[in-house]
Amino acid sequence: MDKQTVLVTGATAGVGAAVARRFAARGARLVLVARRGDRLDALAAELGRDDIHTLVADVSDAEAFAEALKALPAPFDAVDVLVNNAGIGVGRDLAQDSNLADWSVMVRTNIDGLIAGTGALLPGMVARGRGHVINIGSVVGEWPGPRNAIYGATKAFVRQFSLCLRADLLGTGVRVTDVEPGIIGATEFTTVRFGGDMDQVRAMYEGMTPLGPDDIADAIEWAATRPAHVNVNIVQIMPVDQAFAAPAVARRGG
Ligand code: NDP
Ligand code: 8X3
Repeated sequence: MDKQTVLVTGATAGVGAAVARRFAARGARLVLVARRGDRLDALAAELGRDDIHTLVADVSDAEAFAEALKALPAPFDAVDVLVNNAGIGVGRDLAQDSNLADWSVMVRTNIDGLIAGTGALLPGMVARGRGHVINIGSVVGEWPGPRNAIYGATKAFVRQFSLCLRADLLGTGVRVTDVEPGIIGATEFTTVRFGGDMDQVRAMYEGMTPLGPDDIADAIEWAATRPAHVNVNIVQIMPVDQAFAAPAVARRGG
């Protein structure tokens, strides 16, 4: 097959940067997307290739992001693998103590941004008869729990959107995968989520071994490199030190 073009959102940190490194090592042409242009430039320089296009974009501005993708120059416009990785969690409060502004950032980034990227690039994939949309969900999209009402709901959206896309794309040759990580360390996600409160970040990882960003990049690369007739629907990965909790019970009175 010709050289593949892989577009990764959220390439300036964590999972996205690890995905960029893995596909660069495979010789793919890359489109790297995030808001911090200096970090994109640094990654492109590190990868040391002349077939990388960087796109400074805020995916939560869905219309502008979609327009920017439609204006990608050739040959970067013919995206074979779209990794919808950019995502954010804001706050870890109970829903009743949260605020609409934080909720809105998660919805606009994790849902609006993800569907904008997909909608912009899907028609080209269908026209070419090949392509792969890889969405990054989360275990909390399946497993409910406290302090995740909006973030978890955005990731439940990612799962159902991915599965319904598959139904629509049946017969087109275009593949869709939802990769659902559990707790990952060594990314900026938890630091962003706790507003830079490093005591809370340390408490999150204390006494357990989280996944690393490359564990998820590995799964993404694996899904993307199956034979063309194979569609990996969902990959759910947790650290060994994470599992599910039993339904909670409030015991009232004496
Ligand atoms: P990081 O915070 O390390 O990286 C997030 C990336 O997304 C950064 O490159 C950031 O770049 C980019 N980004 C955030 N908001 C926007 C935006 N509005 N527009 C463009 N780019 C944006 O997170 P992870 O690598 O840990 O997370 C990657 C994905 O994995 C996310 O979808 C997350 O929800 C999911 N996930 C993470 C888990 C974890 O424990 N870390 C667990 C399960 C799922 P920049 O700031 O330069 O724009
Ligand atoms: C994030 C998972 O457990 O940090 O997708 O909320 S968790």
